[in-house]
Amino acid sequence: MLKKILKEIKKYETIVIARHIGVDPDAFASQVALRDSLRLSFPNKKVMAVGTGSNKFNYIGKLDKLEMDDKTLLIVLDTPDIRRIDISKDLKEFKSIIKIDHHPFVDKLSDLEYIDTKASSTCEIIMKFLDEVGLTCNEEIAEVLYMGLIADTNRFFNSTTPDTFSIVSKYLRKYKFNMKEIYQKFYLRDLKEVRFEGYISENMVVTEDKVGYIKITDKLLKKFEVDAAAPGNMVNDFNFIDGIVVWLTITEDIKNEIIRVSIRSRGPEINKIAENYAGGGHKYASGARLKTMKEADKLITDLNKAVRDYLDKEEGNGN
Ligand SMILES: [Mn+2]
Repeated sequence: MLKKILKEIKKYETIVIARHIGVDPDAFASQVALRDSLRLSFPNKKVMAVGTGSNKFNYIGKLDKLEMDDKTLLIVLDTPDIRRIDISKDLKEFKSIIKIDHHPFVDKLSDLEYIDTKASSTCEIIMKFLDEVGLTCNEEIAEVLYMGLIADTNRFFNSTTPDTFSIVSKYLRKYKFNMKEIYQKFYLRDLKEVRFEGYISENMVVTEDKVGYIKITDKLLKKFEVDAAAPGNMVNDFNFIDGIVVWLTITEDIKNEIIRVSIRSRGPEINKIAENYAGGGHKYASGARLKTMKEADKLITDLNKAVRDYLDKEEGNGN
């Protein structure tokens, strides 16, 4: 399939690379790295990485303005569902579409879909892709891919497999990028955000069913001078808390007129529940978008039930 994908790429002079809304480092890094590799491999092609950016991830790279002609190829990365593709054009306007993803399958986009749910990240797949089909890579591209991978795996913790280490090891040997610098970019934190995280720790509500949640209003975001993406970016910092099995941040996003939700679980699978709330994602890490806080209460009720059922079953199994 990867060879087929390369063959399709070779056919087009104009290539647009997109990914999901609510940009994160894996989605962003994979599109920037693939773009830069294609530009170096095929200097005559026009290759763009598009979507809504975020200042937070400036260290990864820059996005491009979408310009297309009547023979443009679209490559969608890290996005299983059509409605979450961050693109301002109708998909029908593209001559051909390729999908590369590591999320469980949701919508069929094209006949050229490479989905590997065992891959730790889309960046890991792109590493494998460049390596296997012989596309150009260099130290900068390797560094960007590494950044996306360590972000999605939470520094080689989530979904990391022997294959992850193999490909990373190969890249490290070949491109010799500076890991220490990369980690510094990742670990350096804004004092405002640290204070805000303190607020979340102190005010998180925990239900009888071991669901931890926090509702964050626009007013509160303004008070701490953080943006609406901040709580979702912090959700992983609440892993491994005894007494909490599922946890979520519920954040008012006035600018986009939605309520953003990030959910994590170390018990029941939650992506199916998130799908009922205009969201989805991985089994244990999902997002949702709500219209009202009332909907948030319904979601919490659903998650309470999911944890209850999960723990009952565990007990039944004698675990
Ligand atoms: Mn990803």
